[in-house]
Amino acid sequence: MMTSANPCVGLIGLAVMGKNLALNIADHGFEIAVFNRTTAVTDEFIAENPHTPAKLTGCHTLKEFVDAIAKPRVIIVLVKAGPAVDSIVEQLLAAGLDPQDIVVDAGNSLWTDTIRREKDYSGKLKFFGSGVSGGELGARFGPSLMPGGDPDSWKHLEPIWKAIAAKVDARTGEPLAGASAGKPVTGGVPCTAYLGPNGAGHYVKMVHNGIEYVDMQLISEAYLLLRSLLGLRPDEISQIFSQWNKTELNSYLIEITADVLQQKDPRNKKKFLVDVIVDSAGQKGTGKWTSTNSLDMGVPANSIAEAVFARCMSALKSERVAASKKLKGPLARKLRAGKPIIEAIRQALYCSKICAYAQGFQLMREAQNQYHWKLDFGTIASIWRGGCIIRAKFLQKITDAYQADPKLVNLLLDPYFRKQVRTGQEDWRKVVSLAATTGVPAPAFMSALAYFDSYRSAVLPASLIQAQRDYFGAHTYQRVDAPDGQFFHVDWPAADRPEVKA
Ligand code: NBP
Repeated sequence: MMTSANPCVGLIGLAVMGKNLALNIADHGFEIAVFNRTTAVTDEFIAENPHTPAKLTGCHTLKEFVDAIAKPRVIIVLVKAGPAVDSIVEQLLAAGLDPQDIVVDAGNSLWTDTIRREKDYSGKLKFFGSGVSGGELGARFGPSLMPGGDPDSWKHLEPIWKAIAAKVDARTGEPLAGASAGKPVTGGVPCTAYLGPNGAGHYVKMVHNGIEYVDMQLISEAYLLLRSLLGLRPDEISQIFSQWNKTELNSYLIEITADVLQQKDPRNKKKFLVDVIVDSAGQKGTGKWTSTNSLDMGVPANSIAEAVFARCMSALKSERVAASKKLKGPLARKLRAGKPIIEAIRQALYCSKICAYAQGFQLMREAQNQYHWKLDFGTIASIWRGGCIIRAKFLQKITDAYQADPKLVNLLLDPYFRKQVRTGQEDWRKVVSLAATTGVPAPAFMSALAYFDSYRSAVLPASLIQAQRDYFGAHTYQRVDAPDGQFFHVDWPAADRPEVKA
């Protein structure tokens, strides 16, 4: 029998994210019913958390779970992305969900799946998608939440999402101590906002992850350059990252990198942990989705793709070890670890990072045309200021840029970012040259610089590509001195053949 005291919200999936999000929700006074496929996990969770500010109700069956929640039900699903989501929704329908009930898929689902699911379940329930970023601590004490779906459903979800999201200072935009201090935050501006219909939230979360891949790759390349070129130890590099964290580079990823690099191997205190971890990075797919989507839409997001390929290359460990014995590069050359070269690497990192974000926002700009969304880029940057993995001081600058000009064509054209790249450009080029001449791999630094140079080039060698295509495949070309849309062809190979209008 349902009473007014029934929980207003339910959550399915009590792994890392679900457990922590459920506790976060309860901390903010929302009674919550929880369910996990393996019931022992539910029992353990309830037993471990007997005194939450609002009651947790553990359910063993989905029927019990559905009956326990007040209508219209808001049910958050945090299970492994993919078929498990469809399976859960089908089971929820069988357990008696109403058409007014809202199912929020808060996992890392592919945005096209969210679009499909919203259509498939229309009339049976309201399917809503929301990206969640911040990992375990974020879920527990304040994640960045990227909701997308039916606006009426958002009205029901909004109070919960705004309560549990990370918060930033209204004046400075800086994260309020929460996730990092291990306690819930009240007050401040919540890092969540309605982003648009159907798959908009999951799309924005995917791009967030794509940017996260480059951010991590760029930081790792800076580390390798400091290590290989300057011969610095991990703890010395940790200090440099701590210093950098006080500059424009201030971010969660720089902060944790400084921590990681001073960690000793728990088995042998004479070694650094980073030196005993196998240099082969894993991936779960969101970087690949972002890159595939950039290719599908024809948007150059080369640094994001480069970061994914860098992980693929890292995974070829045994091949690389064998190749290292046969493929020789320049002789190792150590430079003096003075301030100028360290500052040059910092500038290269910052300029490359700006290009990576420019690419991510270009992707979202194109996607909104394709999917008929109206994404507010200033708002997107603002909800990434706290709670998520890419949270960083400079996101405020991105918000400022889009607030000043909502139609900004590319982040690189904003006056602030233009100035930053102008200031750092010489150092950026110096570092990329050094990487090339000394043979230190820095693919993301290089690709970001190539993006910048290509984007700022009024003329590219694509004219030659068009001529080649016309030569072997009669693919035609346009002329610089003819109206756009007129196509021409030469009957190659004779150099003096006349041109014909195609
Ligand atoms: P996982 O992605 O590892 O999934 C484990 C959960 O899914 C368990 O509760 C498991 O139940 C349940 N599950 C599976 Br697997 N198949 C199921 C099925 N067919 N029916 C019902 N339940 C099923 O958990 P997670 O790491 O907490 O992540 C949850 C979601 O959040 C994922 O989409 C993930 O990509 C996303 N995400 C994760 C993070 C992170 O840092 N981990 C960050 C941001 C987003 P069981 O206990 O019975 O096996």
